[in-house]
Amino acid sequence: MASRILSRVLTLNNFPKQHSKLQTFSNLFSPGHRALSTSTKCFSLEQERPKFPGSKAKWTEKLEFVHSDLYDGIPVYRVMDRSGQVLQADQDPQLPEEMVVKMYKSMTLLNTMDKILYESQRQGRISFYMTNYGEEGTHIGSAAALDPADLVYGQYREAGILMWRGFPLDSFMNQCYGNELDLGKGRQMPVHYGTKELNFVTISSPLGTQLPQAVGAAYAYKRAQNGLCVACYFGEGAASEGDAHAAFNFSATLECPIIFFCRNNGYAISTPTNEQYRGDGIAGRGPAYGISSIRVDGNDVLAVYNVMKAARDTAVRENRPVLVEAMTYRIGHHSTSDDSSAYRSVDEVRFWDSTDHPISRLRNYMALRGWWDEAKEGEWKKQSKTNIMESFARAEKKLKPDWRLLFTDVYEKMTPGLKDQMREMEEHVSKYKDHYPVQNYAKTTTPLE
Ligand SMILES: Cc1ncc(C[n+]2csc(CCOP(=O)(O)OP(=O)(O)O)c2C)c(N)n1
Ligand SMILES: [Mg+2]
Repeated sequence: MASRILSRVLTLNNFPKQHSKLQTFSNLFSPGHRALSTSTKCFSLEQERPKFPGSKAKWTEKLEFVHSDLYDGIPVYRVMDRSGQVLQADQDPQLPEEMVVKMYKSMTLLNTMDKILYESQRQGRISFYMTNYGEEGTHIGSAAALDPADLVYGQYREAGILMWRGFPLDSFMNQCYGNELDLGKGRQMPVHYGTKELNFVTISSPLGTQLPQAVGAAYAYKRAQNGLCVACYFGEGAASEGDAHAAFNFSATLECPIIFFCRNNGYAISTPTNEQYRGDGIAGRGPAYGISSIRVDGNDVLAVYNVMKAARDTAVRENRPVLVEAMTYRIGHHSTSDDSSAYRSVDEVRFWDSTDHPISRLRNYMALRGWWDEAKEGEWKKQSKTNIMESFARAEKKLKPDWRLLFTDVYEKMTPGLKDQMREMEEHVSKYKDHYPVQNYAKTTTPLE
């Protein structure tokens, strides 16, 4: 009894207090030698762990630095090999045929849309584009494991998530054309999609801004107890921003239901990963923040699915952040403003395109089960290309949004200053209308406020 009380006191109080309490309790309860020796034992055990409030560590008398090459690195989880064979049967998520075919169709539709929009930029029909080549597995595997109501914050190379959630081809095209049907009213550069209906927050160009914002949203979800989580996507390059640190630390300390999904595609524009960091990638940082972390083969869509499913479970059930680092490769140029042949070899790109592509791996998996063949492939290719070309033509024909919409939505109601600016611009445009292609712009009939 006395020793039980003693050890409780020892765990509840800090050292100097324990010391004095120890003596008091031994005087009160000690039946002699036995009690005293137990209390002495507790006392020395307690001495073994430091009491600093900032760590959970033990004492050591060995002068030793912790080196970054202490271990081999976090392993890369996979389900399939390159030929689509499942390596360990119990890791196959056994998704129904219909779902796997939908995954494949989303990945290939994205790939075909990328080809057409990339070419259209080259022809001067849209101003800018970013392809998703080689990263389709990270998008579709992760999106398929989320609840459609989970909130997604993207960086800019995650169009596949929208594809999976059913964002219509027309909406992609309208955004890239910045026409009058664009949900963003033509205010953003191409690929800066956003849709409230599909719970996808509008992309913003400055790197890393989405990370702390996503944590804030996850904290709000926790308070609302809505059983949902937030998925925040970013590139390994963006993880070098200070915002990433702030986000990781806030999410861990505030215990938020968020999945940080890093696409490690080997480059931040022209900077390869070996110049970006010295540690074990991005997943290696997680444990230091107190975040459960995992690394996955991003070109294995089933592995990404399994990891995201498990991450979502942890985030939602335990209100905890999870960090997923999906290893993949950016096969395309960074954007239409980049020529990657200036900083990487054609052979390197060819390897990923021909040997380790997420689309061919999933096709092999489906073919092994008799779910896909050449005839189906040919038919789907033709049909998807036609759908994209038709949608593309529709978007191109549309007018640009009313230019006066530049002034709206900055504030809930237009300020007097903004109203003045809009009026001045109206006067200017009407005075010099011969110099502006005003006929290409829609005219809003509803009053602007
Ligand atoms: C704050 C900020 N700094 C720099 C840039 C310019 N920039 C745009 S994309 C990019 C590289 C990002 O690389 P990564 O996060 O790995 O994404 P990836 O393009 O590889 O998908 C840079 C430096 C920016 N948009 N914002
Ligand atoms: Mg990158």
